[in-house]
Amino acid sequence: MAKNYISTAPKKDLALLVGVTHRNVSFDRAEEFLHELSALADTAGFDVAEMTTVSSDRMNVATFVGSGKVEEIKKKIESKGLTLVVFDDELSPTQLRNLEEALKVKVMDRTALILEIFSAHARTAIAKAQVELAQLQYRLPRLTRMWTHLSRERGGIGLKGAGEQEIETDRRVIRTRIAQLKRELEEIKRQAETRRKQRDSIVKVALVGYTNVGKSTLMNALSKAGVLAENKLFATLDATVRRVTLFNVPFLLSDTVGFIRKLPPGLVESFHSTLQEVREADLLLHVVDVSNLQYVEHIKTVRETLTEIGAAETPTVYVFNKCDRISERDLEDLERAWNIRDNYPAVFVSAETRHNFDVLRLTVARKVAEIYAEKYPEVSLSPHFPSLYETA
Ligand SMILES: Nc1nc2c(ncn2[C@@H]2O[C@H](COP(=O)(O)OP(=O)(O)OP(=O)(O)O)[C@@H](O)[C@H]2O)c(=O)[nH]1
Ligand SMILES: [Mg+2]
Repeated sequence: MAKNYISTAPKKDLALLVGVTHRNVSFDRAEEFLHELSALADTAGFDVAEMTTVSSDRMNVATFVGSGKVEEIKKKIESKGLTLVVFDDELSPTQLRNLEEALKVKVMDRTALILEIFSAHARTAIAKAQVELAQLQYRLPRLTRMWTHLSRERGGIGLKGAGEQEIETDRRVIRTRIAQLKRELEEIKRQAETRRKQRDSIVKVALVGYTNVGKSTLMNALSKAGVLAENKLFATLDATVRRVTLFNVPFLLSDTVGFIRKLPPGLVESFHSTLQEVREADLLLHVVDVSNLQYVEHIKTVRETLTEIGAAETPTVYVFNKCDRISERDLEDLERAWNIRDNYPAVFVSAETRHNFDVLRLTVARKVAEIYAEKYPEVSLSPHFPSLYETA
């Protein structure tokens, strides 16, 4: 008898990505933005079938993109059997609803996509609570649409566009849950603060940087912590803290959630507890992926986010990572350019090949020893810096 080969695995959504070009965004940059959106969509588990851009000059308040573009997208959906459209910008609740009505498929914006990834990657109770809070805050003003979906799923076609009363009930349930989550997170924050106070006179170092630059890989390499490192955006959502000793200099090293361009504002707020590690750090290791063409842009985004959370003044060491992925010539140019341009120390490494790891270890240990001398003069250190680098 012939076997039945029909797959029972859930089908992946086939997505069309829509980027937005502004008058002052070059074609190359727009391409890079789409590339990043595609990495996000991939991480969220969608199949990217096609990408397109629209110019911000042709915007429409009701549907975000102009009516010509809506028609074009509709044709693509029909001819390729697409099931999802993802926009790189945030859509208003009305735009989202109008687009779904016009296109007859699921529509998502960048914020929803990032929230989806965060939700899938949240592992601990605190990360789960933080993501749920951000998701509910995102959903609250979009409830009409949600409810319509819910009632359709329940099979009652007549229920489409549920009554104000039912929506109001849903709103109340969500608001109550938001208040409860906020209380839970406050409590967690209080406990974490008590723990932090107990580990006072030890220097705290935090790895920060754009998502997927290699923070967790460096954490593992420096501390043998066994932290999840993956070629996925936002693999890490929780701050992991490890005690590390380099050249007899002890400190706490934390690995934190990655930053990204246009990080949903609600997320930064709900990740307060996780970002507290960054805020309280005495030294930041700002990790940069030099193999990414957008790395200068990424540095800017990270600096802006640091300013937003009040950590802009913290002493910083730039760790230019993934140097194995660029040519020696580019590396030399980069080293030269960076050393002229910035006051912060910079180290050029590869977490993969361990290129320049001795220099990284020594730079960090020396910096940490300096901070001890300033901040905790009562702690007596006996560092063993190798004489080879004494003049470095
Ligand atoms: N070629 C190369 N790949 C690297 C290097 N460092 C890290 N990677 C790879 O880059 C990917 C991302 O690394 P992670 O350590 O997870 O990055 P992260 O910054 O912690 O990312 P998120 O937690 O997702 O924000 C992984 O596939 C690593 O193996 C490096 O120096 N060279
Ligand atoms: Mg990570």
